[in-house]
Parts: sequence; C-alpha cells; structure tokens
Amino acid sequence: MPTLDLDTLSVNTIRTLSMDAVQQANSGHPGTPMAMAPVAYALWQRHLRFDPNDPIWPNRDRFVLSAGHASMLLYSLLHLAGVKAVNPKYETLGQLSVTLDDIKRFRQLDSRCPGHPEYRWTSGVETTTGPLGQGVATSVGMAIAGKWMAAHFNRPGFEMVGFHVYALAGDGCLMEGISQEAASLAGHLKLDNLCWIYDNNRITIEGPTDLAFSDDVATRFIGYGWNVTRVGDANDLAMLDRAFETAKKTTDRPTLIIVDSHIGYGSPTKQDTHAAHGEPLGEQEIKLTKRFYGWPEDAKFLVPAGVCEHFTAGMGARGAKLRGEWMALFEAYKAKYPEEADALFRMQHRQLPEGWDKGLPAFPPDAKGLAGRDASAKVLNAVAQNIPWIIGGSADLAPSTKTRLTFEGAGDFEAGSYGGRNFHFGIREHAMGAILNGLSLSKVRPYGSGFLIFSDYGRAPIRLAAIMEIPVIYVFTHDSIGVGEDGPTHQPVEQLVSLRAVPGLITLRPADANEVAEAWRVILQFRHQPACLILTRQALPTLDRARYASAAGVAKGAYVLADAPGGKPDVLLLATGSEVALCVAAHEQLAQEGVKSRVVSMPSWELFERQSPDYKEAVLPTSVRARVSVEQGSTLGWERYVGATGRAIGMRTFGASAPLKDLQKKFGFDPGNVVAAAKEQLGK
Ligand SMILES: Cc1ncc(C[n+]2csc(CCOP(=O)(O)OP(=O)(O)O)c2C)c(N)n1
Ligand SMILES: [Mg+2]
Repeated sequence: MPTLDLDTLSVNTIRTLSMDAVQQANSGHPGTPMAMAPVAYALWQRHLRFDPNDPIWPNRDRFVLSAGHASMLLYSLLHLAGVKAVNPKYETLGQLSVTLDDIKRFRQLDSRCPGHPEYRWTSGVETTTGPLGQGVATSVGMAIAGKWMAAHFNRPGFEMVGFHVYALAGDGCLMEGISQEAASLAGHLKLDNLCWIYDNNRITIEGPTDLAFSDDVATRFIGYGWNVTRVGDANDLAMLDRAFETAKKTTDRPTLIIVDSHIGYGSPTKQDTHAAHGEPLGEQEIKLTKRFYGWPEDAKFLVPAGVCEHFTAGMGARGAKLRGEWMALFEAYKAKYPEEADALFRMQHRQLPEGWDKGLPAFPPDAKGLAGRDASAKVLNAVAQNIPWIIGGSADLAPSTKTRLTFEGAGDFEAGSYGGRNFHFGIREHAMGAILNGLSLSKVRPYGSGFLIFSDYGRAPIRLAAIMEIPVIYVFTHDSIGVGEDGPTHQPVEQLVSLRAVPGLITLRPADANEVAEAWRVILQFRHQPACLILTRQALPTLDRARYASAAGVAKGAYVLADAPGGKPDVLLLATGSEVALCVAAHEQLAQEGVKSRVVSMPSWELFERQSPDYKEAVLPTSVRARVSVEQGSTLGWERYVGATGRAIGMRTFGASAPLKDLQKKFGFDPGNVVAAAKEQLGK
C-alpha cells in the first residue's frame, strides 16, 4: 500500500481510477482528470458545501463539469465521496450513485458512468457538457437562480438560499462563443456566487492551442467585469485553497480562476500532448505513470483504505453539518413563513401551487381576433401571478414576443435587484438557452422567448433540455412567412419541423387565442419535458367554440375541430396555427358545395403521437384517404399524416419580402387553394 499523505493518496486515487476506467473502456479522456484531480479535490474536500447523503439539498453548492469529456474525474469524485442515488421522485436512496462496478463499466450500456452524463442519469451530476461551452453557460443560469431565490425566499435570520456555483472549463469551453455571451452577462449581473475554473493546459484535440487561440483570457474576463486570479500549478493545493477563498470572499463580481496545468500529468510520454486528451494511455504507459505517482503498478481500480473515509471526514462531515443546520432552519422557516416554505418545497418537487390556473383567460369569438403572441401575453400574465416562481424574458425581443410580465411587482432582474421576474438576456440566444437550462436545473420555472427563426442560434441548449428532461419553456413568435416584409431571413421555414425532430421536445402551434390558453395549460403541467410554444405575429380569428369543438382538445395534440354531418367526412383538412382558420373557411365553402370535409387542428404532433390508437383512428380515420395538410412551414414530415397520396400545402422554398396578403397569395395559403386541393383529392 502506498505511503502517501491522505491528500496525495486521494488525488492519485482519482487519477488512477480515471486512467483505469478509460483503459478498460478503451475509450474516453484520461488526461484532464489526471491534471485536474487536485483542483477538483481541493474544491470538493475543502470548500464545496455538498452533503453526499442528500445530493439534492436545495442550498448545496453546485459543481458543473463543463469540460464534460473529463467525466471520469466527476465519477471518481462521486464514488469516493460516497454520493447517494436519488430516484425520479426526488427521494434519496441508500445506495451509491456511482459504484466501483459502474466505474469499471465506464461508457458501457446502462452504466451510471456514460461518456457524458449531462443531468438526470447519474445522481450528483448537476450537469456536464457534451457540446463544449454549455456547462459554463448553464452555470450562469444556476447562479442567477441562486440570486433570484435568495431575493425571493430569504428573510432576516433565514438565509434559505445562498449557494455558490463552480464550473470547470477547458480551452474548448472558453473558445466557444456561448461562454463569451454567458460571461458577458454574468459580469453585467455581478454574479458573485459564480466561479469558473479555467484549465489552462493549452492543449485541445488537434494539438497546442496556439494553432487557433491566442486570446489573453485574463484581460478578456477583466473586461467582462470579472475578478480574475491565477494558480500557476494545478498541483499546489495551498494555492488552490487561496484562490477558492478569494472567490468566496469576492462580493461584487464573478471570479475566474486560471489554473495552469499539465494534461496527462505524470505520464512519461504523453503529458502536455494532445495524445493524453482522448484516448487510453496504454497498459505500459499506465504502469509508468503509476510508478511516478508512487502507486502499485499492477493494481487496477484501487481505492486504498482510508480514502473514502477521508472524504467522509472532510466534505461529508462539512456537508452533513450544513445540511442539518439548514433543515433545522427550514423547520423554523416553515412555522414563520408557511407560504414561502410551501413554495420552496413545491418548486423543488416541480409541483404547481394550488389554483395555479385560476383566472386563465377565455376568449370570446372574434372574427378579427388577436395575434398568438398577444393572447399568450394575457395568459402568461395571468398564470405568472398564480405561480410566483415563473421567471423569464427574452433575447432583447420582449416588446415583439410580448413575454413581459406587466403586473405590479413583477420587476426586472438586474444586478442589485435580484428579485425581479423579467429577465433581459441581451442579444444572446445561445447563452439564453443554456441559462434557461441552469434555471430549470435549479428548479425555478423559466421561459425564454425570441423569434422562431432565431431558435437556430439556440438549438444546442434546446436539445440538451430534451436530453436532460427538464421543463424549460420557449415562446417563439413570428412563426412563419406571416412575418411579411422582413423577408426570408426572418421567415422560418424549416425551424418547426426541425424542432419536431428533437426527441422528447414538445412543440405546440396553437390556432387561436383559446388554443393558446390551452397550450399554456398543457405546458405548465410538464415536469420533465421542454416545450416550444410557436406563436404568430399577426392576428388570428378567435373561433366560435359553440359552433366548433372546444379548445381543450389541444391537450391531445390534435382534435376534430369542425366536422362533416354525422362525423362522416370524405376529405380531411389538417392544419396547425394560423392555417387552421384557413381550413375552417375552406371547410365552410366545401360544405356549401356539398363536399363533406373535416378540419383537424393539430397543434402538437408529439402529444398526438402519445394518444391511444383508438383516439388517433377516431381523429384520422384510416378509411379517409383524401387528405390535405396546410402549414406555413416546410412540408417535410406531413406525409406521415396525409399519406403517400395526400397533398401537403406548405413551403418548399424560402419566403419573400412583401406584405402578408401578397405572400399568402403567392405561396397558396388561401381558402380557394385549399378547396381546390380537397376537390382534387376527391377526384372532382
Ligand atoms: C461544441 C463542441 N465542439 C467540439 C467538440 C469535440 N471536442 C471534445 S473535447 C474537444 C477539445 C477540448 O479541448 P479542451 O477544452 O482544451 O479540453 P482538454 O483536452 O484540455 O481537456 C473537442 C474539440 C465538443 N465536444 N463540443
Ligand atoms: Mg485544453
């Protein structure tokens, strides 16, 4: 057994577990766990306020591994610290989140140690990064959530929320634009509860960073308004300690700790080279490296006696004490501030308050109608008053997306006024998405808005919200060529179908104001799904629900809105959003001509696909093969519903810059064209 002091022994256990796991998997990234082991160790063992027995304790410090490829670093820590598993009901289980067996099965099917865990699959993982830069940007959302929750819940003598957020980033994270957007906003907001650790190893996949990167990172961050400090040697635990102390003591800005490190530290031929980044070291190299560490050369997956106990005595004892004090304080808080305590509890469990949907507006029939975005503004402002932890904003487009909370006391979230509920993400769609993820991971209920076309700028975090199964809400307006004069750069064509292609993401494109209200009702009840509400800029007639079916059908994703006599149609007209009213007009015209049609409003393909076969058959009877779909977007995918012989009216090119009326005519979105297509389907 090695005769090393407990600090070194622990650090080297992290290193060797990581090397062994990558070697056994014959895949993975050993170099950065080897280099960053002392950094993570110093943070976890001496600073992080985290109780391994309750990894979801609300006031825990967060550690985000933004250099997510170094996931073995985190798995080693979770194992050695004895972090416990939590089930989907947020109940803490007795067993370890990551067992030694999981580590031995790194990157294998069903192991708790996949290549990149993100959030959800492995307890104790706050979030990591597959796509570089996401983690650090998400950490900004977590820090914002900490500030908002502190402003919302803390009372004199009751500091219920006051956690710090630490994120470990590599060169890749800092090169990505998203980290620069997020750092800029974090500096602006003076998020002093945020600390990024930059692994300055000057190596990426292709080789040394000077191939493509010569930023002065320190100066850049000083320019963003950050506090910047440096640790010249990643192995210097005392220096690391001092840096973390500085970060904790800094009260008016976020902190960046630049740590100079050696990727693959200790590996005789691979240290400081890109060969240590993304492939196993090799058996022989591992032996030599272990010899350098003073480790038994042939031991594999060795956890020396005393290491786990050392973590338990350090981070474990500190975390248990802090959590215990917090729990006691929460009992007193519950007695003194029962409403706030109830809210805090519900948030943590992703529950809604009683009466959350009271005052949800109902809209009377109106031929002139109102825009989807305007209806949404009314609905959002009603429910946000019932659900105090709905917070959000826009990437500088709130006056257009109509997502501002306008009721008294809603306020703006800014440096120094952290209780506001209206966020200004600035023109930073990509960072906005990651920040929304961070907010959601911290259990507030966030929404973000923008033009549908700019969803492209934030696709990666949208996709991650779906992977992580977190209920982020997007409000995307200006949803089609209906945007008009702004022209093709602003007119989404392929965006809706591409969002529909994201597994687990729910899209809803409501047809009128009442469908907007129902869409919000559906979305707010999601606990594990992100949703995109897709809304028009232009007014839509509010349908007469006494004459047509109730908008409650939205919950099923698609429903029969207007039908042929006796429910026996000869042709189906399928549409979403602004094209539903068009189909209703065509339906009326067809009825006058004696053609029996059915209009199906299909706001959400994803929700419809979840319905029973019977329901689906009742809405779209197999026997009716004459079918027309109408949607102001790419026709891709509509063949699923209209079949090989049906007709999809939609966009096959980009749009054009012109008044809406002219565009509708040019691209065939008028009742006459729908009527003609229906008749053609019937061979008339
Ligand atoms: C957005 C994105 N682009 C590319 C990759 C592929 N990739 C994974 S790690 C890596 C290099 C990262 O270098 P660095 O952050 O310095 O990590 P180190 O090798 O130093 O650990 C790249 C390009 C990725 N994961 N995400
Ligand atoms: Mg690097």
